[in-house]
Amino acid sequence: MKNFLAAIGVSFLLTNGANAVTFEFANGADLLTPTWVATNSFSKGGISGTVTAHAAAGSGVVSWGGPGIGVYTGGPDDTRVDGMGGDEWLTFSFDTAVRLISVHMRSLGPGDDWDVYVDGTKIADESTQNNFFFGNVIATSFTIRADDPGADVSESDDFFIFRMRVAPAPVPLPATGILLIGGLGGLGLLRRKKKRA
Ligand SMILES: [Ca+2]
Ligand SMILES: [Ca+2]
Ligand SMILES: [Ca+2]
Repeated sequence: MKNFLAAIGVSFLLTNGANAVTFEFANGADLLTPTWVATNSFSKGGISGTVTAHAAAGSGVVSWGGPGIGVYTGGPDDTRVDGMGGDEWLTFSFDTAVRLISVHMRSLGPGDDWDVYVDGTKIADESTQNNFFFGNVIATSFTIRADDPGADVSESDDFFIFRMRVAPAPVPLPATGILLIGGLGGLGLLRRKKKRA
């Protein structure tokens, strides 16, 4: 019975206690490759994955500095994620499904906003919410995109991403319940076998 109670405790931990992990990107803090590369990676608190730079105008690298990470396509390009000369975006992909909590942008000015995609589907257009909260959706990737230079170039999107918060995806309750029931049945079988022996 003690084991059974312990099992219940563990299942509650798995379903409710999955701790959020905060990734910090100022100066590339939580990036594993210490240079500007097209795809960088991260691993912390049991959550790992990659962040990849994209640019409509061609290829880019994940740039980083004091404020956070951006996209750099070379030459005079701003090192932030920006919409000048074509959209730029950063895609975060996780090795296993996670609960998306929030992402925080920096170096904001007039007209700065972002399009947000979760697993390839756009969930927000021209959002200025910062932190941007994902609503605890379970997913394996998200994208933050800059666009729309508009008539006034000084008001084009340009920002760094400097923090994200995610958590391990919760274990579905039905599956946990089946495991518990299976465990109980197993205990019963063991007892019966012992009695026969
Ligand atoms: Ca840029
Ligand atoms: Ca847009
Ligand atoms: Ca925009």
